[in-house]
Amino acid sequence: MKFGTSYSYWGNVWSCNYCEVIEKVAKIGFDMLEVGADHLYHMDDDELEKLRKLAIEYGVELVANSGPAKEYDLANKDKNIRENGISFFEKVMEQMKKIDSHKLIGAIYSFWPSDFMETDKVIAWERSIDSLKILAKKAEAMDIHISLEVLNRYETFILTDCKEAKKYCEQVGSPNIDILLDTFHMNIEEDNMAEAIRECDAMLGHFHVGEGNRKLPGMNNSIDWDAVAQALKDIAYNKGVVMEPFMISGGEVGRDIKVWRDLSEGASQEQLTMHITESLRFLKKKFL
Ligand SMILES: [Mn+2]
Repeated sequence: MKFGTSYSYWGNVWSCNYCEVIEKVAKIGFDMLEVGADHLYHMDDDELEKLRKLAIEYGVELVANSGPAKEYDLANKDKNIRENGISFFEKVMEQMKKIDSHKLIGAIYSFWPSDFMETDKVIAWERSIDSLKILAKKAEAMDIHISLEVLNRYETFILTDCKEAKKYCEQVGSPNIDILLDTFHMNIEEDNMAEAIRECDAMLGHFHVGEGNRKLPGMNNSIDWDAVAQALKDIAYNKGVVMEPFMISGGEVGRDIKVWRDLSEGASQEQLTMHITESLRFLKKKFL
């Protein structure tokens, strides 16, 4: 297993000084960092090359995370928007190649967060799957794996549990498309988290971890981490386990993630680093 975190943990804006964060996460002991696909999209070749070198220097694998904007919605009824989305992700994958990243994750199949203006699921699935088939061909040619994130009813209507994610992936039918499960979303939607992991089996391509209120794993044990650990062992899971903690209110992150109070209890940057270090120790003890 590779342990990672999302880049945004120490702040409340969707931007990042990756040079600083890569060094920080490597020193804590992480071997994976999720970066913003949208950031990669806008970086020039010099910036990408700098990022690639830093990742090698610190031994950190980079994963591109996307919560696509509505203008890139691959399930949209407007063909131009779907084509815009395909172009966006094609460029993202080309940028990923430049930093030697082989993993694209998130709600690639539509946009995030959904505004639920159009919720005809049968038609949205058809359009989304057709778009994903096109992206999958590109991903296969570029040796990139796409893990589709199963969200919850408040954030999408496309993929909200493991069963429908499996069905969706089977319909796309590409070896480079699989599933991302996240304990925060699973806690809302799945009957049984451990069973969902076992049901995903080899189709589980990436795993997000966080408590039920998106605190760091181990902070309140609202998730049955022993059962989750056992399920991951049962399927011999050996890919990414990435924390996605959101504890700071305010800013774009607080608004988009709906963090309406300070879950960090006023933690300083040093205290935040201490908490995530403890959480990594906790996860490794449970999962390895
Ligand atoms: Mn997630």
